[in-house]
Amino acid sequence: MNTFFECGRYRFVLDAVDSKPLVMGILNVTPDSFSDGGNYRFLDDAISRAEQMIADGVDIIDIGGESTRPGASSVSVDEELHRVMPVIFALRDCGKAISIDTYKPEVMREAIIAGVDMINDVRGFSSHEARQEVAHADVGLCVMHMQNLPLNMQFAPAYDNVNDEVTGYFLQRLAELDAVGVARTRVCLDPGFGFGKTLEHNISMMRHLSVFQDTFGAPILVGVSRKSMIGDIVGRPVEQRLAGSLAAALWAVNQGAKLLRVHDVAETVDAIKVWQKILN
Ligand code: PT1
Repeated sequence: MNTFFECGRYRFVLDAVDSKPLVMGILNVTPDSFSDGGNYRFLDDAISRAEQMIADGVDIIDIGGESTRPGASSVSVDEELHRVMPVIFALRDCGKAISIDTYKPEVMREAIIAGVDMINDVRGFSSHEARQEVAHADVGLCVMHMQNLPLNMQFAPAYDNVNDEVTGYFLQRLAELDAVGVARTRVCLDPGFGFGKTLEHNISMMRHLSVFQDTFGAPILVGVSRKSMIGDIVGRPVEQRLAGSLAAALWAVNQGAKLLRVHDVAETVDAIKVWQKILN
């Protein structure tokens, strides 16, 4: 297990008795974002939302300018830069680690120049161009697994064995990152809940989390907040999935997951505090 997750200007301790799972707060700057209804499109709103997350105990703020929810289509490099760069500049020195949720090498480059601490790539740095952008930059990386692309990924997800396939994918990405000189301490891994997976696939990955966490020498990040896998279980629309999301989040940290990507920072931080008090 890593002792640290090296995330730009931050070095998070992961396996001390008193280390707590890290909370990554979602800051969408997309007009079509799946559950915030595009409310944070504008700079002032984005900054207010970030300030609230900081007050609520967030560790990493994940800024995203292109929705990757099922059915979402892509935006141009220019449009994505137009959405995210003002937010990155405004939050760069907010005292919390800043992550950019992008798979576009051009956006990675500008975000790194602007001083972000982490790149969260739903395509897992599978392109040579993306790896070249991050190879020698002082940023943490999130390598996520996705089958197909957001536009078509939920059409007919299929695997021989989803956990074996995700494992093979992680090993391949880690080898490629290793080959360009990325230290394992800079990387976290994300099975990609809802990204080309049926409910059954998602549940299978949930049950496999402790193995994922013990296999790669890199921390596991879990993003299930408000997703349809929660809605499928509880039968509720996206704005009523908080309790279900917290249940899944606590399962994940109890299986050893080190990072949680969430909308509801205050509630998640409270849930972790209670879980940790009982644990220790
Ligand atoms: C995630 C994630 C992400 N999720 C990482 N980045 C989204 N590292 C964006 C649904 O089923 O889990 N990990 N960036 C949002 N994507 C989705 C996918 C949103 C599925 C909703 C669903 O409802």
